Amino acid sequence: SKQPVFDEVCETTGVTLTRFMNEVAMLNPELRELTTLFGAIDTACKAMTNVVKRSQLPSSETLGYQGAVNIQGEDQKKLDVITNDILKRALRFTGRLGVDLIGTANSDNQEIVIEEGEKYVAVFDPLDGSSNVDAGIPTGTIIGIYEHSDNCEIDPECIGDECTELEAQCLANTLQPGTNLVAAAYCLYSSSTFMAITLGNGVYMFCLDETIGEFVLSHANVKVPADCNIYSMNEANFDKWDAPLKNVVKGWREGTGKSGERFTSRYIGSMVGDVHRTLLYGGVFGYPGDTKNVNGKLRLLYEGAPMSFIMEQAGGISSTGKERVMEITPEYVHQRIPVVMGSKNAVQEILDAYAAE
Ligand code: AHM
Repeated sequence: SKQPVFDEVCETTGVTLTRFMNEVAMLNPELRELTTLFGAIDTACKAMTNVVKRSQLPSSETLGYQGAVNIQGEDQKKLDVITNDILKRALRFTGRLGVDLIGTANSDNQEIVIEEGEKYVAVFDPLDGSSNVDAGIPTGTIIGIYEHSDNCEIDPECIGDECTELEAQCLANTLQPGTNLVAAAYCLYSSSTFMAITLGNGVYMFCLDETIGEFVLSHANVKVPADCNIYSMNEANFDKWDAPLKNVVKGWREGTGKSGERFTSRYIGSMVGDVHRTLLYGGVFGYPGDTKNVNGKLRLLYEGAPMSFIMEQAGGISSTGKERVMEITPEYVHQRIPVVMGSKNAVQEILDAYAAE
């Protein structure tokens, strides 16, 4: 699809996300509905910032377990449910979504909401890394927005069970490769709350100024450094990784890799935090496949693809080691995918090692 046009306002740090989106809508009238969606995301991320921040207070209603058990039999944390609801309600009220498909990595509940006036479909992980919240470690929200396929004929009158077949049909239409994404965003809840977005024309980062309650542009057109000396993977799995990956990482540790640099390691265990740092400082973030989990841990549809879109829009690479993550069509909602993403030259070193295998 064609790239949106931006102007000086969009490159000026200090403008609010609201103003940024108004400007984008003015310059690109065909994206008006998309910018409205971002108004909803803006509000939802502020609400989620609050909920996450307050979640550990002894008086907090979000502390502990809800008692509900998800489809995979795990206890579902209240925070997952709450953030899921916040995002879902915020997006629904825009009336812009044909289908909103909720994939919570922890809870794996899957809902489909059918509404009139459809144009876009949103996939999201409302609170990625939620197992970290109890320890005050950063978490994030990941969102991908696709255009709704015309083949998905939705009967706005149908409710619940009556829709089953249509739902199945719409679901199939929702499973699109990342190359079809029209927008992606993440929100990082950490020492600052950040929102990074792409509309297919670079990556723009906003930082939440809580005193005025607005996301303010802090980094325009972010580019991930091409070279780096940081890698970010769960090293406890090292022995189970593929040989090409092991060899490259070994070279980085010893300073005998392509760049000759001795790398250091940084791993939060929260994808949004690890990718955010990678974008700003350079590095390679990965959750590779291993002998036990051949496809790693991350979900293609609502983690791998949107984050890969952002990484590529910042000039980085995102791959399974063998193919571009963006080009893979998910076969089912919770499908996992091995991922290595980040600084171009370092990720390329991994791709070369796999190619030479
Ligand atoms: P979650 O859905 O349980 O939150 O898992 C997703 C998270 C990612 O944010 C992170 O990259 C990864 O799991 C860390 O996994 P591990 O603890 O195996 O290193």
